[in-house]
Amino acid sequence: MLTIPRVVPAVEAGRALSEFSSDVIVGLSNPGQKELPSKYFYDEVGSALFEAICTLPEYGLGRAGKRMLERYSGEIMDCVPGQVMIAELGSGSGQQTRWLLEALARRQRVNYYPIDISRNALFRCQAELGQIEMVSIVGFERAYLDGLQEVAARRHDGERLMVLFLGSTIGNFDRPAGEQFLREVRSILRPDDALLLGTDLIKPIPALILAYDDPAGVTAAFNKNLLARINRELEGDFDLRCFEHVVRYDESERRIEMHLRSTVWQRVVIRKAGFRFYLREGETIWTESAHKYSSEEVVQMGERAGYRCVGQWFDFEWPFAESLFFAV
Ligand code: AVI
Repeated sequence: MLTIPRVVPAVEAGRALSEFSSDVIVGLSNPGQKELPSKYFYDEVGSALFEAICTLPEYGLGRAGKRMLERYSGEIMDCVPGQVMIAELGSGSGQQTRWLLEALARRQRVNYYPIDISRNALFRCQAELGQIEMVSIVGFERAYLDGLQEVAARRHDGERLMVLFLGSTIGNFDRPAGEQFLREVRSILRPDDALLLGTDLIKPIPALILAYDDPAGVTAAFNKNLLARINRELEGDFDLRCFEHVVRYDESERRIEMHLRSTVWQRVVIRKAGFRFYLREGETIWTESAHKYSSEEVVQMGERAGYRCVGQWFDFEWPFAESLFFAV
């Protein structure tokens, strides 16, 4: 049974909307490069589009994560002995987690705690994983670190907490922020708690560009939905036909960047935010970064953040790594 302990009361929903509104104002007021935070991609429409992206032949990342956990979950869980409880940061639909839960459920009853700001994602996760025998699910509709604090407080004596951060979501942070995030996760853990971290690895640029600029236009729709969401929730008047989806690879930063480029000079009004701004023809709004790593870099980043790496597994079809760390 899925329990979502935190119902979002009206006051809190209002607070979320005003945080969205102020993040939009700050990002679009930047005198240099205009930006919007990628965490706002995932409303109901954006989450469905992301699921569709994960099935695209060009987006090898989605299939690599699933393939690896299908193949290596048994080995991974053998490296994490004792009684284990599992928390997942940004569970999404939970599809790839199934293999890990099943592997663990072969030796114990499993308490699985998905943490996601999207209530929808938690329900999809329940639909996907709710039938696995020996597994009970308690979802937390919270920001990652807040949710993890609450999960850690439910730990029983002698139980080891294993945190899953899969799908290369860490790549959506800048490198220093990603490392800092791992450090903050570490501060909630005890020594020998585990972290399984998925990271997309550096690969030829044309394959990366296609993965984020698929010919069917699904990623373009995902990107533009951010403006559509502002229109829906904040009464914006973005004309989506006046934007194009742009994908670049920055070699020095080793990251994909997604932008929305204005095809005309335009004025945009966002009524609920009490905000208006202008875009020049050709000017872009930067909506997402997806950093790519080398396997050694992932180990070093983990070590600097307070972990030791106890195993790494690779997909060679779409270079991708699952790295298992223990907190030191
Ligand atoms: C969620 N995250 C890991 C995806 C990525 O590849 O960075 C989001 C995404 N953006 C465009 N396609 C997929």
